[in-house]
Amino acid sequence: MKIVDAKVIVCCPGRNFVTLKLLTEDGIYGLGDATLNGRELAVAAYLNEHILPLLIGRDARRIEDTWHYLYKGAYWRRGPVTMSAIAAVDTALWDLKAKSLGVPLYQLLGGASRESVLVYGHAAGTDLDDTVRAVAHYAELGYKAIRAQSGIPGLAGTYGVGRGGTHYEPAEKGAPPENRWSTEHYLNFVPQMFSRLRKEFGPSIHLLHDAHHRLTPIEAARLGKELEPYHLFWLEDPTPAELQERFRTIRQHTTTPLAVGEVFNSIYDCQQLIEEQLIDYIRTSVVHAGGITHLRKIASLAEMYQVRTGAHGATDLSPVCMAAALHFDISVHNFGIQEYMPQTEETDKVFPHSYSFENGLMYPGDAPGLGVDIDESLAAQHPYQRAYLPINRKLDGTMHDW
Ligand code: KDG
Ligand code: MG
Repeated sequence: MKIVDAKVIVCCPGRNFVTLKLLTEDGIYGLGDATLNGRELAVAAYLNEHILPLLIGRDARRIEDTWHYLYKGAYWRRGPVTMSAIAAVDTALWDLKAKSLGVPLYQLLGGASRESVLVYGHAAGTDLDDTVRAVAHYAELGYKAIRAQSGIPGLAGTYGVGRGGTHYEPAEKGAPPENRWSTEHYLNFVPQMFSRLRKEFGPSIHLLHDAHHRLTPIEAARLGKELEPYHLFWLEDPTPAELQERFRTIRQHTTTPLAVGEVFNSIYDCQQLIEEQLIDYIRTSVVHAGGITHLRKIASLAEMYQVRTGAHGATDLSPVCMAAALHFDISVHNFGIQEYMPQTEETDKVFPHSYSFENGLMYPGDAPGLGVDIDESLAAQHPYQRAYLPINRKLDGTMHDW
C-alpha cells in the first residue's frame, strides 16, 4: 500500500484549516488535520517542504515506524509546528489503514469502551444574566456538561465571549485584537457566577470553567478553593504550565478538579503533571500532540495515575480532528470528556462527516476510517485569510499571560 501522492489543502470556510491528504496506489486516501491557529502556514510549509517528499513511495501501513521516522529523523524534536505536521501524517495513515480494512477507526484502537462520548459545550454571556441564559440554552440543546464563561464587570471584553451569539471564534481576521485584564476583577466575579449557576440549574449538570492560563499558582489556589462549594467538573488552565511543578501549590489547597494541556504537544509536557497526580484531566489533542499514535501513549501514562482525558475541541481544530478525537474517545479506557464546539454550516459543507451529536453525547459513526471527507472544489472557493488570536494586557498595558 504505497503512498503515491500527497497534498496540503489550506482553506478558510469562515476560519482557516490545513488538511493533509495522502493517496495510495490502491486509490484509497486518508486525511489528517494540521491546523495550528494563527500559525497555519508554518505547518503547511513544514509539510510541503520537508515531509511530503519523504512520504512518496513509503508503505502507508507502517504507522508506528513513520511516526518515529518523522520525529527522530528530523533531529529537532517537539514543538507545535513539528508535532502538528507529524500528527497530520499519523492521522491520515490511521484513516487509510482503517479504510483499507473497511472498518471504523475505533475498531483498530481496541474497539469501543463505551456506547457514546460525553461532550461539553461552551456557554458564554456578556454579563451574569446573559451567561445564565446561555447555560439555559445549552441545557435545552441537551448538553449534560457546559463550560460557563462570562464578561467580567469592570472589563471591556473577555476572550471566549462571542459578540451577540452563542458561539465565539478563537481567531480574528487582521491584526490581533487586544483585551484588557484584571485578575482582581476576575477573582471577585467568578465564584459569584458559579454560585448563581448552581442556584439556577441545580446539582446534576456538569459545569466547567476555563481560566485561560491567566493566574499565578496561589491565585489559582484561591479560585479553586472558593469554587469548591459549586462542584465544578473542572477548572481548566488555571496557570501557564511550562513549569509543571507550579501545580503543586494549587493542588495543596483545593479539591476542585484541574484540566490542562491544550497547548501541549508532547508527553514530556505533562509527564510530571501526570506522575505527581497534579491534574485530573489531560487535554492534549490529536492535531497538536503528534496524532493518534502519540495521544494513545499520553493516555496510557495517564491511565496509570488515574488521570482521565478531556481533549481540546475548539473550532480551530477541524472536523478531521474532531472525527479522530471521537474514535480515540470512544476507545480509550480512561476517557473523561470531549470538548465540542459545532462548526459553521460552511465548514461542515467543506468537511462532510459521519459523526453526530445527540442529547449531549457524540458518536463517531460506523463509516470506514475516520468517516470524514473534504470537498476540495468547495475548499478552493474559500482561500486562506490571515487571522490571529487576541492578546491580553493588564489594565496598565503590561502584556499578560493568555
Ligand atoms: O486556538 C486556541 C483556542 O482553541 C483556545 O483558546 C480555546 O481555550 C480554548 C478551549 O478551551 O477551547
Ligand atoms: Mg481552553
